[in-house]
Amino acid sequence: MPVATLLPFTATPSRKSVSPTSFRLTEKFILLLVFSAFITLCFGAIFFLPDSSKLLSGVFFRSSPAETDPRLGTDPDLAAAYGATGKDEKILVKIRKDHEKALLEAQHTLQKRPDEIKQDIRSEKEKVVRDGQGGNDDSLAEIEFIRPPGATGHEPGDPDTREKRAKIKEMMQFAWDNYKRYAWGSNELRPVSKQGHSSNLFGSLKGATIIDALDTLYIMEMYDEFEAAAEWAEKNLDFNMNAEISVFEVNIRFVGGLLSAYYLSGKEVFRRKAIELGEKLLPAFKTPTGIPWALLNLKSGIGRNWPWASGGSSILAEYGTLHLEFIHLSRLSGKPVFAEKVMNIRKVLNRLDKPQGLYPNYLNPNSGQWGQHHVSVGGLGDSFYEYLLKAWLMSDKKDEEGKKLYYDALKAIETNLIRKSSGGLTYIAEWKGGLLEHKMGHLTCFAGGMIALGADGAPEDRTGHQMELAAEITRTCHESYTRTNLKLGPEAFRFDGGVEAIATRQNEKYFILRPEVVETYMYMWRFTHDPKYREWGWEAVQALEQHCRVEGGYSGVRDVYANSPSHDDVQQSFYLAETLKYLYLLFSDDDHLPFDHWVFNTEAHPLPVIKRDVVDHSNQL
Ligand code: DMJ
Repeated sequence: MPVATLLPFTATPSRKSVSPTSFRLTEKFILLLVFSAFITLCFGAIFFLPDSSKLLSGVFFRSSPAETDPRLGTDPDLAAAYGATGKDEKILVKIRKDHEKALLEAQHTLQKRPDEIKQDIRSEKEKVVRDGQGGNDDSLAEIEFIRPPGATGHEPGDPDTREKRAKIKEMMQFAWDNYKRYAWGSNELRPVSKQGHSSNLFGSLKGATIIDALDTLYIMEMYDEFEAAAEWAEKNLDFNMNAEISVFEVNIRFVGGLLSAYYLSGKEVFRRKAIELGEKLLPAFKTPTGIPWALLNLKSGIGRNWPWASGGSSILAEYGTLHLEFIHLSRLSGKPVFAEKVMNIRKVLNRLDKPQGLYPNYLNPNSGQWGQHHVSVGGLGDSFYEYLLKAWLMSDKKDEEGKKLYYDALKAIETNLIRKSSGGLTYIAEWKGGLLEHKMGHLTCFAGGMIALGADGAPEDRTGHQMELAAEITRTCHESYTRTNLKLGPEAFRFDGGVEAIATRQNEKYFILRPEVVETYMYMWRFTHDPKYREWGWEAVQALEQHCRVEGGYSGVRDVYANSPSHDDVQQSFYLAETLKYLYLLFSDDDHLPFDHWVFNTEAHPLPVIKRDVVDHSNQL
């Protein structure tokens, strides 16, 4: 509202003629109020304008889907502030409210003494730091860096193992060199067309391969490459952009990658960037239940869920795979807010009834109720179970709740989903509202490693049983590889219609350089030292070399049952983060990243176990 229209209602006409310097106290006060209201309006307009594109498109053009999104109704202030409804009326109400609030604040401030005002400013600053919303380096306390044991390894004594390990390092060098040559700074490499590839999982964030590969470079002692990657991160890794990203993917690859790089190298830049990015992710939790959105715009802080997810639900494997990284963010920043967010997710889940003790893949973040009753230990569910177990292990076995949740969930999985085929292959089926789909995904194959990792802490009578189960699942996954022409596993394989461990649908026959099977070999090797796991790992290396290595890097293939490979032209960032790292560790000694000191996040980024004798700032465990 212009100042002129305010004046007649606020200024009291005086009969005396007065000079501008001789106003009475009331008049001074009124003028000050008017002036402060004007300033508030100007500032309001400045902050409002950058987001006015949505308002304009709502008023002058057709509404975008975001503007008509019902989830914005959950927070009218937020919706109005971002012009997301596109309605003038709401925006005016918001401006009027802000204006009235500003007037009241101005009046209040005028009545305060200068020392009181100074104290207010100080408290506000402290609050920002406490709430973890600061996002600047000033709020980061210095911490002492202590590298956990086993960050680097040594040459294996046995020449054959040494040679194989060296070969895997050469594969990493090849993958990295090609990425550097043809796609430096892009998210991923297209190894056939020799150019950069951008996945929409990361919005316009850049350098997914660089951040995902950092720790692999470090543990393989490729220090020049590590330094180049660190320099890129320092200069170019930027989160201040108008980008809609997947909270899960950015967390496991970018936050996880940065945290590991910090814990391995001690380079402060990684701690700083991890916390900065973690803070950028916090608005995703702004839902009625605190269950985060799947997608988040880093600039506006507006979140939403995948349009395909059952009735606007969040996904179990996504909101359930933040725990490890967020606990470490609290520890490294001294800000409890990260740990609080993930502990709240547990609280919400604890309150819900679980059908047959199982966790459905879909949960509505508004109502806090399950969506469709689909259960999977593969896609949409997988790493939720992994993080329950690893939360307990990473807490140096203090997080008893995580432990109980994991073993209870595993029991329900065993009862309801694990089956044996007539040919004697144990598999983990999917559950759709009580009916079993006899299909197992490549993603599900991580479960062999997870069950082996958890076998040790299982209730007494189940330790041996769980190692056996882990071994059986590993064998099934190996079979899914050997039963193909290219000796690489399909995306999903079935146990029905007369087949076992074979993909029957064309759209399930691809292989995209995924790590889960070799990940499980690595865990099984560490726990049993049965040579077959190294043999199986070496079979995978040979198949990768023969069918996935192309002139410009490594590519996925479209059909593992074809006689010769048809390449998909993507070198996934997880190939460097996970597949090659797990293969390298499979041929390394056990004291390289030993399990009693390190826990791998779901993207294979090692995070240190928080030892009982170490003071931690997360206030949680
Ligand atoms: C990785 O990004 C992670 O392992 C995730 O948990 C599931 N899928 C991919 C690799 O297949």
